[in-house]
Amino acid sequence: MRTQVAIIGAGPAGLLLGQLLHKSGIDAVIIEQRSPDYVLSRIRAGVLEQVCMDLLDKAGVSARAHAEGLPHDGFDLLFKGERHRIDLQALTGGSRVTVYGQTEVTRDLMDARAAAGLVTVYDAQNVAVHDFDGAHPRVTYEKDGQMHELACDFIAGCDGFHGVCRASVPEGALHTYERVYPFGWLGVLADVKPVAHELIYANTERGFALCSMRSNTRSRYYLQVPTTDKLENWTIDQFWTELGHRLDPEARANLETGPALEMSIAPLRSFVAEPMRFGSLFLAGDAAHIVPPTGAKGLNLAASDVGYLWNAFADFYNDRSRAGIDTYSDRCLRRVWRAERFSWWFTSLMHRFPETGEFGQKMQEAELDYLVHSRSASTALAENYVGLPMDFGT
Ligand code: RFL
Ligand code: PHB
Repeated sequence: MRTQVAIIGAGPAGLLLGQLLHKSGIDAVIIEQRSPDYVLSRIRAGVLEQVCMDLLDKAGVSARAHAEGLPHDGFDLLFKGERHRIDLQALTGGSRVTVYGQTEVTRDLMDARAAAGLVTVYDAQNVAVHDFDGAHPRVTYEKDGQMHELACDFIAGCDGFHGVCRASVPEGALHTYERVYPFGWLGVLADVKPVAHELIYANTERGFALCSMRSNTRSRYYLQVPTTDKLENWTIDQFWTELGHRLDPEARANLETGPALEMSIAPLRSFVAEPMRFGSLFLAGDAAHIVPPTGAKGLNLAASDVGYLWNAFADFYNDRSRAGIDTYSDRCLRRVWRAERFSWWFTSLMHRFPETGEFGQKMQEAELDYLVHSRSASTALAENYVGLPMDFGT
């Protein structure tokens, strides 16, 4: 088999790239190690930046996100028992975010790909990338006990943090930066009415909590838990009780409880691999970088990487220009590092750190007090939260 771009991974990054390339008349095959149902069962992101919505528009897959997604013009910061609204629209001159689940984005992309008759190989085993430092890159994989080979011009490594692409880069060619946080997020998805119309990010002495949603009848809640906590140590009733402790009286009164549709623990990590290109191999999304979810940036960064990569490939095939290819890594990394900084800062501000004790808590409360009462500080938070543009000035 031969294609122009071999895409490894059918998560949001791989599927979005496939759809954008299709719109530009560029041929791509996606190789995914899991089944479609497994990919759809991963409950992850919920907040889309305008930059991400614009790319979904360009890929022609945004109809349901516009119809069913919830536009949010602000969110609340809760600390010292009180909520303070960050008015995203007023502070940014009209920007907002859209609350729409990653599962739904993935489903829309899968449906569009199937409708266009494009090839995705699911359940591929032993996926390997070869010769990306030379003129004839190729991908091999096993499917139903048979080995297959896919020859291509370029390989897009969209295979997430544990994928094979970054791991295939020769040692020494990659510099990685990492911070692992001493806590994780225990998440619950439940068919209960959200406690409020907008998201609530809570800093409390018992630890961080986040009230998010997927619709007006489906809530997504998170609690900061120590990394040593095991899922089996938590019952859903304990979850609701602890969430109630971390909310203000009004939100607590509005808290509806019910069975969990999904419950999981995610560790928190900041990670960047540089550079993001090696010859004909391009890393995009979680394959190259991880942010802690506090800033809601992971999926959005994956989308902006894909936007740069799509432009690079379109320039190459349409105009025989290598400019986008040569600048891909630098352009991505500039936006990546800004989002890394924001996510690290917001995580540090909102979570309880075991080593900083009461003094650390006081410092966070003082910073939050400043943040919600200073227009310039609130503006800095708001413009990062809604997402930086893809082309920022020098
Ligand atoms: P994915 O989604 O991990 O997809 C990678 C795909 O590659 C496949 N794969 C392979 N395929 C072939 N061969 C191999 N050897 C392979 N190895 C792996 C995998 O099966 C998978 O299908 O990466 P991608 O596409 O880069 O997308 C990144 C996002 O999924 C991620 O950044 C976000 O979910 C992060 N995130 C959030 N991002 C946001 O923008 N806003 C949010 O509100 C938000 N909330 C979150 C989050 C992540 C969370 N967790 C669980 C870490 C909340 C949570 C709790
Ligand atoms: C979510 O709805 O899953 C979500 C929302 C905001 C975040 C992280 C996750 O910052």
